[in-house]
Amino acid sequence: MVQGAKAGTTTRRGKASAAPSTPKPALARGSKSGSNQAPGLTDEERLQAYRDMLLIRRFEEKAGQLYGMGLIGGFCHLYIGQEAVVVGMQMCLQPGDQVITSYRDHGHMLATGMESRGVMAELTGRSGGYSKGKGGSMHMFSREKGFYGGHGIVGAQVSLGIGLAFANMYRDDGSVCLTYYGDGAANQGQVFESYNLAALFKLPVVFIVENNKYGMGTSMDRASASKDRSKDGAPWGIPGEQVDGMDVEAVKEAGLRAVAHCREGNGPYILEMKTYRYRGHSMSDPAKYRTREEVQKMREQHDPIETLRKILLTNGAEEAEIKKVDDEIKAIVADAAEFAQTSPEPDESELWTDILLEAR
Ligand SMILES: Cc1ncc(C[n+]2csc(CCOP(=O)(O)OP(=O)(O)O)c2C)c(N)n1
Ligand SMILES: [Mg+2]
Repeated sequence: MVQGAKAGTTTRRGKASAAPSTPKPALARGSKSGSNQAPGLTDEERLQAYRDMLLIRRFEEKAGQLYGMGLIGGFCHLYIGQEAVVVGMQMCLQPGDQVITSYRDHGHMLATGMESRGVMAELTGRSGGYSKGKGGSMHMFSREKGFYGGHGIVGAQVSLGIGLAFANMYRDDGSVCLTYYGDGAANQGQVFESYNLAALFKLPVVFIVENNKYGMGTSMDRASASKDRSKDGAPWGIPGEQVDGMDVEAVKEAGLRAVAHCREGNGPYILEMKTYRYRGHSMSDPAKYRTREEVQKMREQHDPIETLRKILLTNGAEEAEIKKVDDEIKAIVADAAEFAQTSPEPDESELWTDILLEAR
């Protein structure tokens, strides 16, 4: 399981952050240290990153199979191809940081350390799932792991993400919120409203555009006048950078810069992750918007897991060591799939629970 949060790396120093020209937030913000983690990956971290990406890959392949067998209902959006993004970013986080994303969320949940069993059983609608089988693919949460969903309305999670960042500022606890969304979502109005508020209040939020080149059925080239998403925050003075999202090491390096910027009280940061999804948008996708050759080329030449495996071997890792990881992951996913098929369906009485949460 991913252990992105590194214990003992947090130091705090109070730092007032509101610029004179901006309305003063309710509380001036303190901040955790920028980061004292090293950029790049050690051999040990590489193996961990390989393991974490492989878990997501194998989990998603299994989810695809269960869907094909009719065991998963509704929508199911696989993350295959994009694994380096969440795994690299998670390595930059500390306890208390938050993650929020769209419906393409299984990888994000696993990266935060949520259990494979609970995620898979939610996909199959079983009581052992994170939402007791009543939420499905797009509705899972774990406050313990800092995961805040899973949102089906394109772009809506971006406004919620700045809400989480506002809470961080208000609580003055130095935490950062990673807010993920797609290249298609990046055209939504509320994303730009969120940029404005985040910059105005200097909110500790990293906006992460997962640019996999396509929305539901159209390429970004055809749908967006903005061609460089890292510059979308320029009118509000939000810095940004483009990152090779197929390279976990590059993701971590950029992620550390972005997270440090936020922790130091400098406000939001945009990372445009250049990534690619191998499967269709959801499980029913005629994929008329791209060629098979394009997908094949990405798989063969830019696969984040295969690339890292080669680096591991070049750096002296033994084939047997890697095989051991492969076997471990296989077992974890087989166990999750077994659990997801044997866990009972929710009892009828559950129809009337978890409907309303009384605010205190
Ligand atoms: C407000 C809204 N409009 C349209 C849809 C239908 N829809 C679901 S996903 C999607 C495409 C989003 O593409 P992108 O943001 O690039 O994310 P990706 O699926 O590539 O990860 C659309 C149009 C929706 N769910 N919500
Ligand atoms: Mg997209």
